[in-house]
Amino acid sequence: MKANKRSRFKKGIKSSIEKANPKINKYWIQRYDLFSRYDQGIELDEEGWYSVTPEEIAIKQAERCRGKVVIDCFSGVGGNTIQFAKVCSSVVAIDIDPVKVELAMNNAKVYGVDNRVDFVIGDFIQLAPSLKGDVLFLSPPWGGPMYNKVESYKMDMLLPRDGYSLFQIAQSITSNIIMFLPRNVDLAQVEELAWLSSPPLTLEIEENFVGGRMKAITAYFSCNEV
Ligand code: MGP
Ligand code: SAH
Repeated sequence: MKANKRSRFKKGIKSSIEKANPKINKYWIQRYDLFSRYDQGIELDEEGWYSVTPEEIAIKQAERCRGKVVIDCFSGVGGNTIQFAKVCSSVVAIDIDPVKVELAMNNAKVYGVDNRVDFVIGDFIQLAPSLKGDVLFLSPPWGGPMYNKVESYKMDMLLPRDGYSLFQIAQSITSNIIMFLPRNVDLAQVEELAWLSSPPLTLEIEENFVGGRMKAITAYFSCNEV
């Protein structure tokens, strides 16, 4: 078999496996919403499939950071990183899982932006004291796809630390913080993060829809000092 044919054959097998995996199928069906260039060599692992930010949402989030230095603290397979790389002055993408970083590098290459990102394998919490940036983007693990089985998702369910701790760590770097959160999150707790800060932060909450279905919320925190 020729190399091209072999590669198409391998892709076909990979796609059939993902389609048949009941844990992935629901996300695989939405593959072009996740990555419009899915067919050009995008690769995801199981956690990547259920965690990646749909492209349309990631584009909107990135637009808010145009021209800035952004740190994508939980970069996963690169859904956000790729869009930041297109419009930001520089992007640092951190993930604790080396496999995720490899997948993110591959996916950034598919979008032609791999050379615009500093990829780091590491623990955001440990790296925090050494990080500098204009905006911090936090899309941490929500505890798996069962996150929506509770009526009200609480900040202490976020990983690898509760939302209050993550926010505090982020604030030691900058007050411009963006958090990508479950659609069932307790909004009163999100608001608490803003007004408990000193000085209190401005907060804008955006509901994120794809194809008329609400996927998540994005909370934009910023310092309103003049
Ligand atoms: P979902 O609710 O699992 O999917 O995740 P969907 O298709 O809305 O299913 P439905 O049956 O509930 O309608 C919705 C979106 O949330 C995903 O596409 C991801 O962008 C995001 N997301 C989900 N999880 C479990 C995580 C997570 O752990 N971390 C992050 N950062 N994002 C997540
Ligand atoms: N926004 C990403 C998805 C992030 S999912 C996208 O669009 O693709 C959350 C990621 O956080 C996972 O990839 C997980 O490996 C990573 N993670 C978990 N603990 C971490 C830590 N302490 N430091 C950095 N990354 C971590």
